[in-house]
Amino acid sequence: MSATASPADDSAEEASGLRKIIHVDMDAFYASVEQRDEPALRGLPIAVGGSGPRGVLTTCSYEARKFGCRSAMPSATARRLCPGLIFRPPRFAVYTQVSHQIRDIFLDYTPHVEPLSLDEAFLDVTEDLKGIGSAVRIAELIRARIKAETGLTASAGVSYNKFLAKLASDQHKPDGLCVIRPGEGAQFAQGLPVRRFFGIGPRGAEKMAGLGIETGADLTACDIAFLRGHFGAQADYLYRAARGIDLRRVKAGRARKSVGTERTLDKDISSGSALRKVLARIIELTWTRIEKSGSHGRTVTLKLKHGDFSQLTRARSLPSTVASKAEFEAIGHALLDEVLPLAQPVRLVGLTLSALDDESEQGLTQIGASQGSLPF
Ligand code: TTP
Ligand code: MG
Repeated sequence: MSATASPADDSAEEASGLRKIIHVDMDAFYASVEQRDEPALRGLPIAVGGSGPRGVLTTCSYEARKFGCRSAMPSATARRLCPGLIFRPPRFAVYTQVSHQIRDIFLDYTPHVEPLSLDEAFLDVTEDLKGIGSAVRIAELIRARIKAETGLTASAGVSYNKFLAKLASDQHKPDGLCVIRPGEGAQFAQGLPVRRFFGIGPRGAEKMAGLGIETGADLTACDIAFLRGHFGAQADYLYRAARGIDLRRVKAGRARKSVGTERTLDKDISSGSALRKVLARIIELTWTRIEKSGSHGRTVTLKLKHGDFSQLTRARSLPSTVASKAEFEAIGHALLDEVLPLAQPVRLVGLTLSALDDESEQGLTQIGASQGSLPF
C-alpha cells in the first residue's frame, strides 16, 4: 500500500480555501431537557425511552453513562447496568421547541446553518452576520446563549471543515469546546480510531480492522485504488478525511429529510395479515403527518426489525412525488408483499417517505418523528 494515487479533484480542495465551521451538539439532549424540567432528576442517572421489557433508550444522562448505559441500548440491559436508573418517556414536542430555540440563536450569527438532527447543526461562519470574525468567539457566545436561553448545555467543535468540526464537538463533551486549527487536522484525524470517523459504523470499523486499518494513520497508508476496491463510493471521503480534508459545504435548510413512523410491537409477529394491520395504522399516522407538514416525497421505505435486531428494508422511488394517500398505501403494501412470507418474526415496523422536495423549517428528523416505543 502506498499513497501515490490521489482523488482526481485534490486541486479543487486546495483551491477551495479554508472555511470557518462550527459544529454544535447538545449534551445528553433529551435527558438534559427532562432534568431541566424536573429538578428532582438533576444529578441522577436517568434514561429517556420505554421502560417496559421491549423498551430502548433514546439517550441517558451523563450520570447514567458512568454505569455504561448508552443510546439505543435495550432498557433491560441498561437497568442491569444501573439498577437505580430512572426512566422518563420522551416528549418530542418539547425537544422540537428547544431545537427551534437553538436554531434561532445560530441564525443570529450566520444564515448558513445545516441541522443534522434536533440537537446538532453545522454552521459556516467564514463570514458572520455580526462581524465578529472569530469562529472560536462565536462558538463561545453561542454556547453561553444556549445556556442562558434554554437552561441546557451544548458542546461545540470549531475547525476548517465539517469532518473536523464534528470530531471536535465530541472531544470535550459535555459542556466543552474544542478547536482544531488549520495545520492540526491531519494529525488529529490520524490519531483517532476509525470508528470515530463520521460515516463509519461498527460494521465498517470491523471490516477495516480485518484489513489492518485501526486508525486514521493506518488509512493514510492505503492508496486510493486500494480504498476504492474495498470501500467503493466511500473511498474518496476516507482518503481525504484521514488527511483532515473534507470538501463538503454547509448546506442550509436540510433539516427535514424524511417523514416516517415506526412502531415497536408489543409482541413479535410474523403473520402477513397481522403485519398488514400494523402497516395500515402506520400509513394512517404517517400520511396525516405528511399532509400536516406539506411534504412531498418520491421514495417510500419499509423497514422491519427482527427479534434479533437485524433489519430488513425495501424501498421504491417514483419519478414524481407520491400524490395521494391511496398511492402511498399501495406502495407501502406492495413493499410488504415483497418480503412476505417472513423468515423470522418482526419486532418493529416503520414506513418513511423521503427524497422530499420541500424545505420545511420544522426541524423534524426521523429520530424526532418516531412514535410509540422508540425505534432503536
Ligand atoms: P446525540 O447527540 O447522539 O446524543 P445526546 O445528545 O443524547 O448525547 P451527547 O451528549 O453524546 O451528544 O442524540 C441527540 C438526541 O437524539 C438524543 O438525546 C436522543 C436522540 N437519539 C435517539 O432517539 N436514538 C439514538 O440512537 C440516538 C443516538 C439519539
Ligand atoms: Mg447531542
